[in-house]
Amino acid sequence: MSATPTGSIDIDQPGYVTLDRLGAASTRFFRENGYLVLTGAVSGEERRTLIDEAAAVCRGKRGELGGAVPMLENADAMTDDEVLRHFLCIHQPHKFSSTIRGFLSQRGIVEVLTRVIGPNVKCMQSMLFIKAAGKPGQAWHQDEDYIPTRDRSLCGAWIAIDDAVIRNGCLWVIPGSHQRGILYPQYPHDDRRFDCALEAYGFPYTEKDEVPVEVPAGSIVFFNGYLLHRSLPNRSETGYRRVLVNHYMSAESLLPWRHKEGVGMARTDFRDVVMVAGEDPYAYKGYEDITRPHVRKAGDGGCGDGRSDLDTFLKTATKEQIARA
Ligand SMILES: O=C(O)CCC(=O)C(=O)O
Repeated sequence: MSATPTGSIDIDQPGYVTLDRLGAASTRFFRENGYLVLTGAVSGEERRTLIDEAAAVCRGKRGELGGAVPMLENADAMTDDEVLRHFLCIHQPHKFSSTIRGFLSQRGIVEVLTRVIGPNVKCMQSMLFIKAAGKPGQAWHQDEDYIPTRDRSLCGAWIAIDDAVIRNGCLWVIPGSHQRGILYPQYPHDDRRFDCALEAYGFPYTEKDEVPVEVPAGSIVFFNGYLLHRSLPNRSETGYRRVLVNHYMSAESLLPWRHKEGVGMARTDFRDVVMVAGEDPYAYKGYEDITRPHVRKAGDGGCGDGRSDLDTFLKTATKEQIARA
């Protein structure tokens, strides 16, 4: 057990390991269950750096934020708390924050990824979740639905800046759900517990199969891109459940993430990537600067297009699809 500001968390359970005890058993746990928790991986000082950087990013001090939520015009007159509560999640902060870019190759992350992915690893995405008290979670999904690798190597590294427990909206996973390598269908849910991202349905598991991944601040949760996972709302009275989550894959795989004019799907390769370990066999192609930092829609004021997607789904789906959803 670990006593933390938000209660006690069982860090002596299977799948939880410290850097000095990482070994074949950890890799085996990850392969079988689709996730692994590295505890004590990020120091208090590193977390404070991330907390300050999150505030600077939200204040617009690192540059323009595009996306669904307008930037704050009077952030200088607001407290950190007022500024942070404005955002649920910022995508690609590493594109304008050298501090966050530094965390892409954090020691514990590289140690685990080179065991579970292989020696050559690249990163294509970062996301900074602020998730203040009262903010929604994200419905069931599989990350490969969004970021398609060609060798199923996608892996998230979810750095807990604060304790993450059931009450403030930790991750929930369905252990082993990655193994069959199936991508389940998704639909635009209308469930206000979750943000506007689509929800997976039609999988052969129930809520009895899910487990909460409660972790003390400074832990990193690694999870496979086919693993079904979700998070529930932050039901605390105050505070945040801040997380920096980065996504990685083997450098050997092409990444058909964005369509490119004139390039067939088989050759499509998203090159806005950062190498974090080993060698890039496609370095001869060079690197590109494609994505910009942007804010994800939280759904506080409704999901706009997401709701019309729901209407379209209801109009076009078969009765069986609707029943399964
Ligand atoms: O942290 C969360 O609330 C959701 C994160 C997640 O599902 C992901 O990174 O894929």
